[in-house]
Amino acid sequence: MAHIIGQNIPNLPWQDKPEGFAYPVWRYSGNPIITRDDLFFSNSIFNSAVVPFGEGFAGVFRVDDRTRDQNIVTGFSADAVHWTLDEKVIFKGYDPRICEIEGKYYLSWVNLTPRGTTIGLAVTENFKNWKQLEDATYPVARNGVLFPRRVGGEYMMLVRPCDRGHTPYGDIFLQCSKDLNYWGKYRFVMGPVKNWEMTKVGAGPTPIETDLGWLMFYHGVITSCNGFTYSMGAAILDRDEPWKVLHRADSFLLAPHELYETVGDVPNVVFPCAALADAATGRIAIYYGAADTCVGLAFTTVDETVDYILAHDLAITDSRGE
Ligand code: BMA
Repeated sequence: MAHIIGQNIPNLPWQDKPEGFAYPVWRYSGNPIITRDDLFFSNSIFNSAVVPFGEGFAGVFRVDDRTRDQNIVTGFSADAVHWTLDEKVIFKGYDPRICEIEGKYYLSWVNLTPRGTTIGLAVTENFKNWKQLEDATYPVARNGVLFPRRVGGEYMMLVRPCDRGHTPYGDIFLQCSKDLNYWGKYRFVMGPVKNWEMTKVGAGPTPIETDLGWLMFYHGVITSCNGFTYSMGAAILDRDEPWKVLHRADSFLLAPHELYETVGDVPNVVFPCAALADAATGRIAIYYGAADTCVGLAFTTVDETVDYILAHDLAITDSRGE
């Protein structure tokens, strides 16, 4: 039995696992929860992130518009399934994550600069007024994911250095900061090991703290003659030194399978960006972009996922990509 260390979310969206379903992560039957047409002028709405906010939930959503500019907007929901998005663009860029730390909400996203993508950082208390902070990296980097609390007194961020294209540089690193302004203590976390993730890996949702360690969902990419396929994997990182991988599943937990994941602007993409975790029940709701077109919702529990990771564990030397 593993336990989530964190808040209770009694209104977490939930559906029981379908009878006879063999795997640890199952999809919401009403997927996709956000479609490409949910905003005027949107081409697609996909890799997006949500958090509990007030009595309900708030989120940051990637909206590629009909000029194919990449924008981030906010949205609100009472049940974390039905969302009302705001047309107003808060930042340009893509793949937003949102993380509550000490009562403030931090947005990290792929910020567009003339020299390539960096990790932008901004903070809000109300999802209306945002204060942009210094970028957390130099170009070129993507998939910047904050931890929800300081570890050893320092803020921590997972990040994937990359080049201006899609490959190479496919490893997850970690960086630390005392003030969210200056970053350092760069640590290698893990690189691709198995075929399903062989091209690159990148952090996904805010890591979930458990008594066994930080549960990290991430995406892994395989290249086939038809292009990239993005799937979701999971690993457990040391609670005090989260650059150390304690356990890691050798196989994906969710991969493109349904039509809305296999058909779209970029076919065969499952790209997790957020997870709501209820400490009381161990339930987890995962939000992921599907086929770079819409947003899907999937469910698991901390026990289902941890049991799967432990039953399919890679050797630690493997998981460091060495
Ligand atoms: C990645 C990012 C994601 C996207 C994925 C698949 O490099 O750009 O936004 O979902 O490619 O196209």
